[in-house]
Amino acid sequence: MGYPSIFATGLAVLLAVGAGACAAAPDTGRRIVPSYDDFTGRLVRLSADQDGDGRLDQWTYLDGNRPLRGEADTDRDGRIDRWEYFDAQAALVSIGTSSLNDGIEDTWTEPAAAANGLLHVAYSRRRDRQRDRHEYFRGAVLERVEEDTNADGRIDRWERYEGAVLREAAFDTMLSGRPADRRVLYDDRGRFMYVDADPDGDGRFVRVQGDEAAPARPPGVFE
Ligand SMILES: [Ca+2]
Ligand SMILES: [Ca+2]
Ligand SMILES: [Ca+2]
Repeated sequence: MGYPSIFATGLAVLLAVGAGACAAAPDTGRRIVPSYDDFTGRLVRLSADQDGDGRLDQWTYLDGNRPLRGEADTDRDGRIDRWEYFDAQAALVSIGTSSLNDGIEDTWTEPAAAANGLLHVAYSRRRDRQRDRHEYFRGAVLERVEEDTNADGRIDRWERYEGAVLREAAFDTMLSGRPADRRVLYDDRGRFMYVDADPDGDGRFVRVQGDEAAPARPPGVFE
Protein backbone atom coordinates (compact mmCIF):
# COMPACT_ATOMS: atom_id res chain seq x y z
CA MET A 1 0.00 0.00 0.00
CA GLY A 2 1.47 3.36 -1.00
CA TYR A 3 0.24 6.92 -1.09
CA PRO A 4 1.85 9.34 -3.55
CA SER A 5 2.10 12.99 -2.63
CA ILE A 6 -0.47 15.26 -4.26
CA PHE A 7 1.80 18.26 -3.75
CA ALA A 8 4.73 17.14 -5.86
CA THR A 9 2.72 18.01 -9.00
CA GLY A 10 2.29 21.68 -8.14
CA LEU A 11 5.92 22.01 -7.15
CA ALA A 12 7.12 20.36 -10.35
CA VAL A 13 4.95 22.69 -12.45
CA LEU A 14 6.25 25.78 -10.69
CA LEU A 15 9.88 24.76 -10.98
CA ALA A 16 9.34 23.95 -14.66
CA VAL A 17 7.97 27.41 -15.45
CA GLY A 18 10.52 29.09 -13.24
CA ALA A 19 9.86 30.49 -9.79
CA GLY A 20 9.17 34.18 -9.85
CA ALA A 21 5.84 34.57 -11.55
CA CYS A 22 2.35 33.32 -11.15
CA ALA A 23 1.99 30.17 -13.20
CA ALA A 24 -1.27 29.55 -15.02
CA ALA A 25 -2.27 26.94 -17.52
CA PRO A 26 -4.57 28.79 -19.97
CA ASP A 27 -6.54 25.73 -21.03
CA THR A 28 -7.49 24.47 -17.58
CA GLY A 29 -7.42 27.67 -15.53
CA ARG A 30 -5.15 25.96 -13.00
CA ARG A 31 -3.06 28.54 -11.23
CA ILE A 32 -0.06 28.44 -8.91
CA VAL A 33 1.01 31.51 -6.93
CA PRO A 34 4.44 31.57 -5.26
CA SER A 35 5.14 33.57 -2.07
CA TYR A 36 8.61 34.66 -1.02
CA ASP A 37 10.21 35.62 2.27
CA ASP A 38 10.55 39.43 2.29
CA PHE A 39 14.04 39.39 3.72
CA THR A 40 15.71 36.31 2.28
CA GLY A 41 13.81 36.18 -1.00
CA ARG A 42 13.41 32.45 -0.56
CA LEU A 43 10.35 30.66 -1.80
CA VAL A 44 8.20 29.89 1.26
CA ARG A 45 4.79 28.93 -0.10
CA LEU A 46 3.01 27.85 -3.24
CA SER A 47 -0.72 28.46 -3.36
CA ALA A 48 -2.58 26.64 -6.08
CA ASP A 49 -5.99 26.52 -7.66
CA GLN A 50 -5.81 22.99 -8.96
CA ASP A 51 -9.33 22.67 -10.31
CA GLY A 52 -9.38 26.12 -11.96
CA ASP A 53 -12.54 27.34 -10.21
CA GLY A 54 -10.84 30.58 -9.18
CA ARG A 55 -10.45 29.56 -5.53
CA LEU A 56 -7.19 28.40 -4.00
CA ASP A 57 -7.35 24.79 -2.79
CA GLN A 58 -3.77 23.68 -2.21
CA TRP A 59 -0.88 25.18 -0.25
CA THR A 60 2.68 23.91 -0.13
CA TYR A 61 5.07 25.36 2.47
CA LEU A 62 8.70 25.31 1.44
CA ASP A 63 12.21 26.27 2.34
CA GLY A 64 13.44 27.32 -1.09
CA ASN A 65 12.80 24.34 -3.36
CA ARG A 66 12.40 21.88 -0.49
CA PRO A 67 8.81 21.12 0.53
CA LEU A 68 8.18 21.06 4.29
CA ARG A 69 4.48 20.37 4.38
CA GLY A 70 1.35 20.75 2.32
CA GLU A 71 -2.32 21.39 2.90
CA ALA A 72 -5.18 20.79 0.50
CA ASP A 73 -8.93 21.16 0.28
CA THR A 74 -9.45 18.22 -2.05
CA ASP A 75 -13.27 18.21 -1.96
CA ARG A 76 -13.50 21.99 -2.36
CA ASP A 77 -15.72 22.59 0.65
CA GLY A 78 -13.51 25.39 1.94
CA ARG A 79 -11.87 23.30 4.69
CA ILE A 80 -8.46 21.61 4.65
CA ASP A 81 -8.85 17.83 4.46
CA ARG A 82 -5.37 16.61 3.61
CA TRP A 83 -2.02 17.45 5.16
CA GLU A 84 1.34 16.16 3.98
CA TYR A 85 4.68 16.20 5.79
CA PHE A 86 8.12 15.85 4.21
CA ASP A 87 11.51 14.97 5.67
CA ALA A 88 14.84 16.72 4.99
CA GLN A 89 15.21 14.74 1.75
CA ALA A 90 11.78 15.98 0.59
CA ALA A 91 10.37 12.47 0.96
CA LEU A 92 6.74 12.22 2.02
CA VAL A 93 6.69 10.78 5.55
CA SER A 94 3.16 11.33 6.84
CA ILE A 95 -0.32 12.11 5.51
CA GLY A 96 -2.82 13.79 7.80
CA THR A 97 -6.59 13.54 7.38
CA SER A 98 -9.71 14.54 9.27
CA SER A 99 -12.01 11.67 10.34
CA LEU A 100 -15.00 14.02 10.54
CA ASN A 101 -13.95 16.10 7.52
CA ASP A 102 -14.39 19.23 9.61
CA GLY A 103 -10.97 20.76 9.05
CA ILE A 104 -9.49 19.24 12.24
CA GLU A 105 -6.55 16.93 11.56
CA ASP A 106 -6.82 13.79 13.70
CA THR A 107 -5.41 10.87 11.70
CA TRP A 108 -1.91 10.32 10.33
CA THR A 109 -1.00 7.58 7.88
CA GLU A 110 2.50 6.71 6.82
CA PRO A 111 2.87 6.59 3.02
CA ALA A 112 4.33 3.07 3.04
CA ALA A 113 4.88 0.10 5.36
CA ALA A 114 7.97 0.11 7.61
CA ALA A 115 10.83 -2.40 7.31
CA ASN A 116 8.88 -4.84 9.50
CA GLY A 117 6.07 -4.84 6.93
CA LEU A 118 3.61 -2.94 9.14
CA LEU A 119 1.82 0.21 8.10
CA HIS A 120 1.31 2.66 10.96
CA VAL A 121 -1.83 4.78 11.32
CA ALA A 122 -1.98 7.16 14.31
CA TYR A 123 -5.08 8.86 15.73
CA SER A 124 -5.81 11.69 18.09
CA ARG A 125 -9.02 10.39 19.61
CA ARG A 126 -9.46 13.59 21.60
CA ARG A 127 -8.65 15.58 18.44
CA ASP A 128 -6.05 17.67 20.29
CA ARG A 129 -3.16 16.52 18.06
CA GLN A 130 -1.85 14.20 20.78
CA ARG A 131 -1.52 10.79 19.14
CA ASP A 132 -3.23 8.48 21.59
CA ARG A 133 -4.05 5.49 19.40
CA HIS A 134 -1.79 3.63 17.01
CA GLU A 135 -2.90 0.93 14.58
CA TYR A 136 -0.49 -1.29 12.68
CA PHE A 137 -1.60 -3.07 9.52
CA ARG A 138 -0.05 -5.81 7.46
CA GLY A 139 -1.54 -5.17 4.05
CA ALA A 140 -5.14 -4.27 4.84
CA VAL A 141 -5.29 -6.48 7.97
CA LEU A 142 -5.06 -4.99 11.45
CA GLU A 143 -2.32 -6.67 13.50
CA ARG A 144 -1.64 -4.48 16.54
CA VAL A 145 -3.22 -1.58 18.40
CA GLU A 146 -1.63 0.55 21.10
CA GLU A 147 -3.52 3.13 23.12
CA ASP A 148 -2.85 5.82 25.67
CA THR A 149 -6.23 5.76 27.36
CA ASN A 150 -5.57 8.44 30.01
CA ALA A 151 -3.72 11.01 27.85
CA ASP A 152 -0.49 10.95 29.87
CA GLY A 153 1.58 10.27 26.74
CA ARG A 154 2.34 6.66 27.70
CA ILE A 155 0.84 3.57 26.10
CA ASP A 156 -1.22 1.59 28.61
CA ARG A 157 -3.28 -0.73 26.45
CA TRP A 158 -2.15 -3.16 23.77
CA GLU A 159 -4.16 -5.39 21.44
CA ARG A 160 -2.88 -8.16 19.24
CA TYR A 161 -4.87 -9.54 16.32
CA GLU A 162 -4.45 -12.61 14.15
CA GLY A 163 -6.32 -12.58 10.86
CA ALA A 164 -8.33 -9.59 12.13
CA VAL A 165 -9.41 -11.61 15.22
CA LEU A 166 -8.53 -10.12 18.62
CA ARG A 167 -6.33 -12.66 20.44
CA GLU A 168 -4.96 -10.58 23.29
CA ALA A 169 -5.75 -7.33 25.07
CA ALA A 170 -3.11 -6.27 27.58
CA PHE A 171 -3.28 -3.49 30.15
CA ASP A 172 -0.99 -1.44 32.33
CA THR A 173 -3.76 -1.30 34.93
CA MET A 174 -1.79 0.97 37.29
CA LEU A 175 -1.08 3.44 34.42
CA SER A 176 2.49 3.30 35.64
CA GLY A 177 4.20 3.50 32.25
CA ARG A 178 5.44 -0.06 32.65
CA PRO A 179 4.62 -3.11 30.50
CA ALA A 180 1.22 -4.73 30.84
CA ASP A 181 0.36 -6.35 34.17
CA ARG A 182 -2.90 -7.90 33.06
CA ARG A 183 -3.90 -9.70 29.87
CA VAL A 184 -7.16 -10.97 28.45
CA LEU A 185 -6.73 -13.89 26.06
CA TYR A 186 -9.08 -14.95 23.26
CA ASP A 187 -9.10 -18.05 21.09
CA ASP A 188 -8.70 -18.08 17.31
CA ARG A 189 -12.39 -17.27 16.88
CA GLY A 190 -12.18 -14.31 19.21
CA ARG A 191 -13.90 -16.06 22.14
CA PHE A 192 -12.80 -15.17 25.66
CA MET A 193 -10.45 -17.77 27.15
CA TYR A 194 -8.99 -16.43 30.39
CA VAL A 195 -7.28 -13.56 32.16
CA ASP A 196 -3.79 -13.67 33.56
CA ALA A 197 -1.89 -11.12 35.59
CA ASP A 198 1.60 -10.15 36.65
CA PRO A 199 0.92 -7.89 39.65
CA ASP A 200 4.53 -7.79 40.88
CA GLY A 201 5.93 -6.96 37.45
CA ASP A 202 8.46 -9.79 37.27
CA GLY A 203 7.31 -10.81 33.80
CA ARG A 204 5.59 -14.02 34.96
CA PHE A 205 1.85 -14.10 34.43
CA VAL A 206 -0.46 -16.29 36.47
CA ARG A 207 -4.03 -17.07 35.56
CA VAL A 208 -6.66 -15.09 37.43
CA GLN A 209 -9.46 -17.24 38.89
CA GLY A 210 -13.13 -16.63 39.53
CA ASP A 211 -14.82 -13.23 39.56
CA GLU A 212 -11.50 -11.47 39.32
CA ALA A 213 -11.13 -12.89 35.82
CA ALA A 214 -13.78 -10.64 34.29
CA PRO A 215 -12.17 -8.48 31.59
CA ALA A 216 -11.06 -5.14 33.02
CA ARG A 217 -12.61 -3.34 30.08
CA PRO A 218 -14.42 -4.86 27.15
CA PRO A 219 -12.24 -4.96 24.03
CA GLY A 220 -12.63 -2.15 21.56
CA VAL A 221 -14.00 0.33 24.07
CA PHE A 222 -12.06 3.56 24.39
CA GLU A 223 -12.34 5.41 27.65
CA1 LIG B 1 -10.00 25.67 -6.78
CA1 LIG C 1 -12.28 20.04 2.20
CA1 LIG D 1 -1.32 6.32 29.35
